[in-house]
Amino acid sequence: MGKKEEIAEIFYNIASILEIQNVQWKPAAYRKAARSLESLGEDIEDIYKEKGIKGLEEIPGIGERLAKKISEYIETGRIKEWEKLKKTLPSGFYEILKIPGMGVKKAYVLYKKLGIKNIKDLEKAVRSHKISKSGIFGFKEKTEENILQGLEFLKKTGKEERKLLSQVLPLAQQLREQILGIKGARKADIAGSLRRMKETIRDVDMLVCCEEKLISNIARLPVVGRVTAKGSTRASIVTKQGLQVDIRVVPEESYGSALQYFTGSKEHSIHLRKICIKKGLKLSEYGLFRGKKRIAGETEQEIYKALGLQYPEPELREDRGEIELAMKNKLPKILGYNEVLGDLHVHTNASDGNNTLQELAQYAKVLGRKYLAICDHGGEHLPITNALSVKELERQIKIIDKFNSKSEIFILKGAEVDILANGSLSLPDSILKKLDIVMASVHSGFKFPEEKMTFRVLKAMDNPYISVLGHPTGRIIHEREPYKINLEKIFEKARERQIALEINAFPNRLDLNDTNVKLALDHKCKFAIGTDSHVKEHLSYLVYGIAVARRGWATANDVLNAWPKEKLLKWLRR
Ligand code: DGT
Ligand code: CA
Ligand code: ZN
Repeated sequence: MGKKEEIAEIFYNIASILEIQNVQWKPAAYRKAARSLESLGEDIEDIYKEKGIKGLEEIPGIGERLAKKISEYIETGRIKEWEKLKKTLPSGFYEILKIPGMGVKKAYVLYKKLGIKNIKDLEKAVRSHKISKSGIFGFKEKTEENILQGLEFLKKTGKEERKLLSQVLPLAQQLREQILGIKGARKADIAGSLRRMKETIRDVDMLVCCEEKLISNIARLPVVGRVTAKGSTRASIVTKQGLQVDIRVVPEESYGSALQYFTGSKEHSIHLRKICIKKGLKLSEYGLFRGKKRIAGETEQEIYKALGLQYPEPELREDRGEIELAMKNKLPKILGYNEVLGDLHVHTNASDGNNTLQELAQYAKVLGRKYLAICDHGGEHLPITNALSVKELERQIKIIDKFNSKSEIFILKGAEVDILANGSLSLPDSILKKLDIVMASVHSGFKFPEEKMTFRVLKAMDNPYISVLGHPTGRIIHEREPYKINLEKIFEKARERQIALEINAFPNRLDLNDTNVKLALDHKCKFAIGTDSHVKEHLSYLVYGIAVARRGWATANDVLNAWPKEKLLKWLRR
């Protein structure tokens, strides 16, 4: 955990305590600040060193008061207010809050009424049904089941330690740049699961073409925190942020074969080896050989060519049928990273986002986006904070029309409506029909049995104004399993009703995921990539959604936001 994550965690905890104390407004402000810190691109200590408190105040959601608290933490390693507040509850209480689905109020009741002070107490209480037998209002056997599931999830993810793609990619790219900055380093490339853009990453594999002795210079780079192993051609390091990296020095003539080997996947390579055997060839990290003679090895392209295969993009190399197609020269031309023109899922501060529409539009323009769909939460009486009412949405529609009349970047008028328990929507058709794009999502009742969940979503998809089904499985990586739903039926319906499926690009959602995208493609579905931004910096998450689309074999034609604005609007307005 870096400094900004540490501070974010403290802010979340302060918010929890203040919420228990029924303090108004402040909990929301602390949470907003915490979220902003988590999505901060730069290092918080660097900001403070360069620009002082004023620099901290420039971070969205951070005012004078919170900036002072951050500087206090950087200077002294503690925040006095937190030191005082945290004593009001047992230390294990904050661990309990990490259980998925465990709210502050619930945890507090368990502590006050049943004396549950930590995770161990909680597990014991659940297993002996102490909670359901207690007679406390709202605590039933179902509650115990849910807690148990949450506990198991927490244990499992605690052990796995796979990092999110978004936590790894920027750091690995930074390391690569630093390596290339060393005099004599000719090439450096990311390999492994990171090159294949998998949703989670265990460790980074990096190849470098340089003289062997330079391995020592690499091990001394500023990002390196610890060197865990070092030989003449390889080093294992841990960066200052705790990222594991395996670095290998590889000679020019076998650079391509090493890149191919260490990119994997293992399954893809095993399948390739079978093809080699049939052709009397041998493929290894050192090259492609016929007998003792190396017939290819300098580039990946020449290796695949020598095997009679079309070149597969790294995202395709999972042995999911890509080799068979490559043999026939029939690989799909998957969506390019620079082919996506806009973002189809953005929240403003009108609902639960941090930034104004103007701030988001401006930042999107800087990132080169041509259009942007504002999809704030809409509906009355929703559990989500600040969902827009019909009136508020009408006001937003006017604001966007006015904005579009004098702006280069185009904003689509949208909303993210809730699919309620019975399959109806949280906003009436009378307002939905005034929007360019309506996304419908499930935000409650995640534990419905499959049949009920499927029925509910299918029913919602009958609404004539829905254009996108938002995060179709509801999973959150390391936090929440996908809900039970018959995706085949959903995909069928999506095609029939011409509803696009979202590829939610938020790094811990990635929903649909790669394999489900591929499945949906078999059903001839279309996709909408959206970042689900709640802070303007989130807009850059688009790349992770594109990666999922590529790993699921989608082409530009399959993805709505790879289309020019006019074509997109025409499709949406049918
Ligand atoms: P990760 O680190 O779990 O996120 O996934 P990878 O794919 O990066 O796996 P890793 O780091 O264990 O190995 C990097 C690459 O090295 C892997 O993608 C393919 C190659 N590799 C590793 N072990 C084997 C193996 O036993 N056979 C073959 N053919 N390749 C292997
Ligand atoms: Ca790896
Ligand atoms: Zn949502």
